Amino acid sequence: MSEPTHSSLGLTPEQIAKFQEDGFLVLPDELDSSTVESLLKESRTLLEDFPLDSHPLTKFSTGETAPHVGDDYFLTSGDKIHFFFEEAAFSSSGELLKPKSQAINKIGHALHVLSAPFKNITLTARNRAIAASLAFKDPRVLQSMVICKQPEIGGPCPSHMDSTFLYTDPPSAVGFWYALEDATPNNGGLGFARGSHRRYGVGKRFVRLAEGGTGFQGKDEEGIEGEEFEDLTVKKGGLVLIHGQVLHRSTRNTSMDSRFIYTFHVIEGENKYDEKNWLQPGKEGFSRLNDVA
Ligand SMILES: O=C(O)CCC(=O)C(=O)O
Repeated sequence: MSEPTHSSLGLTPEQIAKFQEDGFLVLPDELDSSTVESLLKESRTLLEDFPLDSHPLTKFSTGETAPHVGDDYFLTSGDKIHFFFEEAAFSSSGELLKPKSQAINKIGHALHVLSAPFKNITLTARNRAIAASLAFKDPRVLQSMVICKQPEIGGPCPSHMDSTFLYTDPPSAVGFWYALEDATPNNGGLGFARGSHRRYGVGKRFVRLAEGGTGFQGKDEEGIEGEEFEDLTVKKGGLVLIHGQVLHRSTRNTSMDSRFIYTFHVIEGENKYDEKNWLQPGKEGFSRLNDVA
């Protein structure tokens, strides 16, 4: 495994200022091509190897057309490697229309613990230094995933802020999002409402419901619905840092190209982690970036 091509120091003052202004920051060429290849190879192996017969066929639904995913397979995935299907991978009668390796929307949520190639690019001195640049005192990695955006059927990810899902008091989530393939407006790339983290608080929360499952509580602040998005092109190997309150989304992928990305999220360990969040720490707790040598 090669080291990231950048120095293992943190962000420059200009990069920090841009992140604070825009709510996101693109760092091209963060991973070299052999590292990207090894991560793609690991992703493909995971997709080929998971058993279909014992899988509950959980789909990753974002709550637009079906209730948000919230079954046990999802709720217990925080310390495991689980596989969530694309909604469009099934016929109306529930039959799988694609080979399983081309039918998965995302793999999550403990790749940074259980998969050596992903752990090796997550728990790094570089990422510890990036987090320190963003004023984290005790950065903890709490979830990680590969989002596949499969050709033709890759589902959209509607506009959201990550602190809705990973709430701390005060809010502190930051996403680290790595393109493993070129992510463009054509294959479901990322789009941002630039500066929106400065315009809105965390009005809506995604929580475990008392009656079981998951759901949204509260309401987005006024104006959020009318925000406009700029679509980015991020070349493979690029890293995008995402402020926990910036609105972002990705579109459906109807192209013939997949769009594999790897993302993990960090929260401030000194802030109160909310017990209503869907994702709760296992007995090991969340991974401390400060423990990285
Ligand atoms: O990559 C995507 O499609 C969306 C990722 C995202 O919104 C997130 O990780 O918060």
